[in-house]
Formats: sequence, structure tokens, C-alpha cells
Amino acid sequence: MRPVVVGTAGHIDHGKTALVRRLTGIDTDRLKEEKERGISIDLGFAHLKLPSGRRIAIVDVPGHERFVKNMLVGATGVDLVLLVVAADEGVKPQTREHLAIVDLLRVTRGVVALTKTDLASPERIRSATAEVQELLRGTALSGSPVLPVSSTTGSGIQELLEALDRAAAGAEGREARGVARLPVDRVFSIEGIGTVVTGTLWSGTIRPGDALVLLPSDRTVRARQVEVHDQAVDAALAGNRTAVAIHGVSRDEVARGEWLVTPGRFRTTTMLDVRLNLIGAAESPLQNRARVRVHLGASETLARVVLYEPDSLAPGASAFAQLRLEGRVVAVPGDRLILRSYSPSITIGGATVIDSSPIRRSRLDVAGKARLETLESGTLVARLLLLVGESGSQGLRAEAAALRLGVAPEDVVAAAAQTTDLIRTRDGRHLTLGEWGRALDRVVGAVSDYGAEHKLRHGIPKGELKSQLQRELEGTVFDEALETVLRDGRLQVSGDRVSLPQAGPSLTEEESRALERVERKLGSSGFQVPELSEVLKELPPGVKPGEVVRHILEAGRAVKVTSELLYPTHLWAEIETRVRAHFARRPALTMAEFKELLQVSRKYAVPILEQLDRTGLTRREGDVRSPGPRSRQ
Ligand SMILES: Nc1nc2c(ncn2[C@@H]2O[C@H](COP(=O)(O)OP(=O)(O)OP(=O)(O)O)[C@@H](O)[C@H]2O)c(=O)[nH]1
Ligand SMILES: [Mg+2]
Repeated sequence: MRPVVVGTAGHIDHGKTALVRRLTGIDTDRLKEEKERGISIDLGFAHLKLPSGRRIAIVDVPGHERFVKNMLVGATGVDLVLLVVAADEGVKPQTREHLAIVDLLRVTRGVVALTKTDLASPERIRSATAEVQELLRGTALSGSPVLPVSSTTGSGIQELLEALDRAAAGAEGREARGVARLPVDRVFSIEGIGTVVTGTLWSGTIRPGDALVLLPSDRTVRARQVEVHDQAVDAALAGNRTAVAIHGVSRDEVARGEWLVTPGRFRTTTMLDVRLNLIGAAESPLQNRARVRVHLGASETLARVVLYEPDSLAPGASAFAQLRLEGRVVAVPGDRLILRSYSPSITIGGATVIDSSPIRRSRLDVAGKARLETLESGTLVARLLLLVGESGSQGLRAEAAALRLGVAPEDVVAAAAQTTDLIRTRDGRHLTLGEWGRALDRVVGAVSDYGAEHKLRHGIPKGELKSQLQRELEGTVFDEALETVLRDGRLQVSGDRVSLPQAGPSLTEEESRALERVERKLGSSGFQVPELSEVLKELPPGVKPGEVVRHILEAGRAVKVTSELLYPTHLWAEIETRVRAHFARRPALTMAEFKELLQVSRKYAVPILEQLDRTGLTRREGDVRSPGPRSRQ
């Protein structure tokens, strides 16, 4: 069964706490001051088993107008509201304010308890019932059942339990998949256990042993023990009133308003783009740049409201706006928050988070407005396409998209599978098809540009290509794009070099003639090859010597022994054949023997032998060479 949290609401002294005690046997007024003054000040917590067997948690809130900010903390995360109205007094200011708050938080299920019926005449009970029904009209709680009860005599309590059971059965569940997110509404410490935080788990699951982080303070902690309904559990699920004993912080380092979340998955922000709704009962229009109190989860943060369109917003109206917060908050699209005026603190409206990492701006252009409209009410596929499009060639991972869209990563993967306009890279990035096509074109284009610029080279080394494009294409995106164009035959690779297919180096006639001449020269005097610088002197003015040498080497037409000695490949092969033949007869090769073998002077013999050592055909041992590892192949 889905966990359900019931929150009380209603005017001071109307009997919320007495009713909770009657229902659960738990006195939620724990503080000494509450006992002394006979009113609730802070939140109280209880739980109960309904007739169906369903367990529910109850958050009892204070009705006093000075403690509405505590009520707000209690109301956040509530699935079902238990609105308490005393029959003898009827609807009062905080009846209205609390109702407005739960309505702004989009709590859509409710039960009204008309309390203190033992103090009211049947006629009074009837008129109070009608008054409440009238009040509910036009809110999400319109049509909720109104049940007359007395906490003193117990009359109507059974019927109320049954009504709660029916309402709880229809409550929507929360997202137990995905990342854990719990607004901390209470912190205390227990001897021998340490710091304990409590709250309603908004999403995900928390298990003993989980690594978690507190935001915005950014403290890493570990869950030691997890409790739901005062019982240790293996896992608290989304929707559970949860107590977590945490290791890693002292009681003084945590406060109400922080979030206990999965590490590395949430970013705090000081700006939010929202849909703002001013309540109809607001006393005056909301002015652009007004300073307000933003209540989100258990947090309260001051902010300025930047109204994008009108300069002021009339009571009952709604508009896109940007909240510039004075502190950091943890927000996800779809989150609902409450706005109260700075002074006096009165509830003036609510807002729904649309973009939790917006750009700073004061006006919306047509495109900006269309974008917010899509993010607000587009399909998940449309919203995903929009964000992926904005991520460019970086791409957007499912987890990051999920947080920016306020859904579970699985939903992002499913949405991505529904459209042919996205591709998913091997490392999990989503790119639009257009962006992917551009990435492929960039890779091919860079190779083609390189070929045009360096006609004598056999393509561009992969590493060089990658670093050339690193500003435009993220490393893994590059790797996969290159692989794709190679597979599609748009490029070819030979060794480490990438080139256009069939695009050997294209030489001008002059260049190829020069090249031939150099090769002929190098091969014209046996093993005593002429010095390279001498050969290159004869090149015509338009041909670059360095390019010619690189071309010859890359084409495998010569072996470089020193910067001055290039041996045409057929000559080099002959040298190696002679050395192998020598080792077939003798175990060692002296310098004198080698000079004899090739009919060359020491000037050639030394560098050639060193090259043979380097390539492993020979191994130097003092003055003689013995067969190297390659000689056995
Ligand atoms: N006769 C009678 N008295 C009630 C009933 N319910 C509550 N009371 C009394 O009304 C007073 C206020 O009740 P609470 O339950 O503290 O009211 P509350 O709504 O929790 O008040 P706050 O938390 O301060 O907003 C107490 O003295 C209760 O004993 C009822 O059904 N009948
Ligand atoms: Mg109370």
C-alpha cells in the first residue's frame, strides 16, 4: 500500500491536536510551552492504523497566525489534508489561510472534521457545514466530505476514520524510484544514537548504510538507522514519514530547511523560473521586484520576484516570473512553493518550479516564453527534446535530464525511446539528431581541411584530430562520431591516420616530379646514400622540403636512420638480409665485418648499426653485435 501522510489544517483552538489525540492516542503537543499555553507552536507527529489496515502518518500543525511558517513546513509533503473547523466558531482567518496554502500546494484530497459538535446546536452544525462547503468550492478540495465529530465524547470518530480510509485509498503515490530527497523538518539527538533528522521522503528510497548529503550546507553523511512509524526499517520509501539517524554531523550542524539527498545528483540554485499564482484573497497586486518569503519544502528563503510580463500581478492572476533568491535552495521542476509577503508575513500566493537553472533575465522574448510554455505543459518527449537541444554537442545524460525535468531517469530513457529525433551515445548522453549530424560533419570536415592543407601527408593522426576538435566535441562524443563515420565509409583509417577515402596525398605535377627526383637520388649510390640536406637543395622553390621528407616516410618509402640519412626501403631490406645471413653463419658481428658486409665507411656503419639495435635486429654487447630479438623472427 502506498504510504500516505495526512496533515491537519485549521484555525487556532479548533481542536486539531485534541482530534489527533483522540484518533491516535498520541499527544502531539510535546513542548513545555505548548502545554503551558494550551496551543500548538511547532509540528507534532503521530501515526495510526485505519480500519482497512492501512497505516498513515499524521502531521499536526499549529493554527496560531504567528506560526503559519511552521504550518507550511508541515503541509509540504502532505497527501491528504484533515481540515479542522470548530462547529461553534465556523470558518476563521487561518481556516482560510491554511486552506489556501494546501490548495496552492495542490493537495487534492481532503476530509473536513467539524469538531466540538458537543458544544453546538444541530442548527449551528448545519450552518457551519454549509459555510465550510461554500469555502471549499473553487479549490481542489471542493466536495470533500464534512464530518461532525467531538473529540470529547468520541461521537463521529468512527465515521471520520472510515472517511480518511476512503480518501487515503485514492491518494496518489510518490516516486520511490530515482533519487532520494527529504526536506528536513526536525532535528534532534538521541543519547547513544546521535543526530536524527526527520521529514517526509519526497522521492526515492533511504536505507541504513546509504551515503547521503545535506544541502545546501553540503555535508556528507551516512544513514545509520532508518525509522518509519517509530519502527526500524530496511528501507523508507517515498511518501513515508521518515526518521534517519545520520553519522557525520552533530545536532548543531543541521537545521530545519536542509535537504537530505542522494549525493551528486542535486544542484542548489539561487534562481528559479516559475509559474506564479497570486491568491484571489491577496490584499493588493504583487509589484515587480517585490521582496517575498519563499517556502519550499521545509526551507524559507527571502527573494525578489521579477515579473516577466506585467509590472504588477492582480490578485487571482497568474504569470511566469523569475525568483532571485537570497540563499541557495534545492528545487526540481514541478515543485510547489508558497510565497508570503516580507512584512507582515501573509500568504500571498504560490508558484510551481518550471526551470531550476534558468538564465538571469528580466524580460521574456517570444522564444523565451515559448520555451517556458513547453517546459510547463509540453509532453515529456517535447520537454526532453528542448533540453537536449540546449545541451548542444555536450549532450545530456538521463540522470541530469531527469533532475532538470523533475522525473525519474527511467522515464527519460523511456521518453527518449519514443522519439527518433534523439540519439544516445554509448556513455549515455542524449544528443539531438541534428547535433549528432553536425558532429559527424565536423569530424569529416576537419579531416578534409587537413588533407587540403597538407597535401603531402597521409591523413591526420587521430590524437591530433581529437585535440583539434576538443572545444567543439566532448571526448567520448568525438570517439563515437569518428567510429561512426569510419564505419559508414565517410572516412578511412590507416594505422593511426585518418583520411578521406581514396584520398592519398594529392600532389601537383611539380611536387610529384620533385619527389621522384629525391627518391632517385637517395637510391643512386648504393649503401652510401647522399646526405639528405644535399639532395633537398635541388628542390624547386615552391616545394617544401619538410613536406617531401614526411611524405616519403609516411608512405613507407624510406627508413630514417638519422636526420641526414634516409635509406630507400629496398636498400634497407637488403641491409637486413645481409645481417641475417651473417648471423646464420656466425654468432657475432664486429664493426669491421659490418663495414666489409656493406662496403661502407665507419661514417655509415655506425648509424646503421645503431638503427638496427633500435629496431631489435642486432644487440650491442661491448664492441660486437649479437642477434637481437627480431633476428629470430
Ligand atoms: N468540548 C470540546 N472541546 C474540544 C474539542 N476538541 C478540542 N477541544 C478543546 O479545545 C481546546 C483547543 O484544542 P486543541 O486541540 O489544542 O486545538 P488546536 O486546533 O490543536 O489548537 P492549535 O494547535 O493551537 O491551533 C482544548 O481545550 C480542547 O480540549 C471537542 O470536540 N469538544
Ligand atoms: Mg494544536
